[in-house]
Amino acid sequence: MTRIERFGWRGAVEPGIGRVVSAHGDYYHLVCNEAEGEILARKKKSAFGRMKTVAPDDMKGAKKSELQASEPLKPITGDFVRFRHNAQGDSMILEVLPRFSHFERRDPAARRTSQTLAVNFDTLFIMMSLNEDFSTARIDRYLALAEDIGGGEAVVVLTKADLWRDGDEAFVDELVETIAGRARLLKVSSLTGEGMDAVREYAAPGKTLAFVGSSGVGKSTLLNTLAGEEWAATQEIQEWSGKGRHTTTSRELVMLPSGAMVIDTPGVREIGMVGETDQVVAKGVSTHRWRKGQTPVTQ
Ligand SMILES: Nc1nc2c(ncn2[C@@H]2O[C@H](COP(=O)(O)OP(=O)(O)O)[C@@H](O)[C@H]2O)c(=O)[nH]1
Ligand SMILES: [Mg+2]
Repeated sequence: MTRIERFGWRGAVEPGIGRVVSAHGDYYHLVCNEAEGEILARKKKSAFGRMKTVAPDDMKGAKKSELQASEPLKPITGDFVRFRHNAQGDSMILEVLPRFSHFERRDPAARRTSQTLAVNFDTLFIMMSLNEDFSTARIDRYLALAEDIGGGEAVVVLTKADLWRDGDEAFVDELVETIAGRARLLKVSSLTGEGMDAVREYAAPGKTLAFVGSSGVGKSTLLNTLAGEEWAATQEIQEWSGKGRHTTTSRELVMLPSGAMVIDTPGVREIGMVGETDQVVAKGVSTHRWRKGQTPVTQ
């Protein structure tokens, strides 16, 4: 098996196929068959710079300011791309290859755009903790957005099970009712290891897990736990004392010792839940365009 296949590529193995493991503006780190480690690549301006403005179907007669700009898909972490390798300097990303799964959220600030949070995952972990931000409405929202993910499976993951108190069962019952057979429900604790076997079932070689959920629910901690006992142990004091928080770094797609990969998305404050009555974003309206300052910040 070649390196790109170990990183989840399932198509024909050809030269110049890479997977984005982290994105930094116009620059991307890729893994590929052409080199060990990661290579730096940037996207070809002429392929991604052009934009034409179109009115989505539901916006006929819309004002110019409301029109959506369409442009070729911009690569994000998890994408497979076609690129031109340059061993001497920056390689050039030519196009984003078709995504087999994708998860998008509404942008609460800009009513009619959406943001792609994760792509090319086999399993989407929709994560929530019982103690801090429990909201069955939010899970309902995530599951509604997840109806459209393509080839992946959504799983609801209740985190920090060690912090559960008597009486929390009622919340869990409410949640089970909300999920209503739409997804599997896992209950985990990165602290005690509870539920980790069920998580590891998904972490099979070549599979990609994507973690989404509000900031602070324990996404990065679960990743650390899966990434290795040793690594997690060195972080323990800092992690559990609450003094410092491990923040999601720019390396967003991580290869686990099991051979599975995790895409740890940065903390998402909103999932388009400005009001419960918000419509789910219309299909095809997504622009993959994000105004300055709206890029989700790490944590
Ligand atoms: N008690 C407990 N705390 C946890 C657990 N998982 C994460 N935390 C804590 O929750 C906080 C946020 O975790 P983090 O992984 O950074 O959340 P993220 O923003 O979703 O990546 C940190 O202080 C963690 O130590 C858990 O299973 N049990
Ligand atoms: Mg994090």
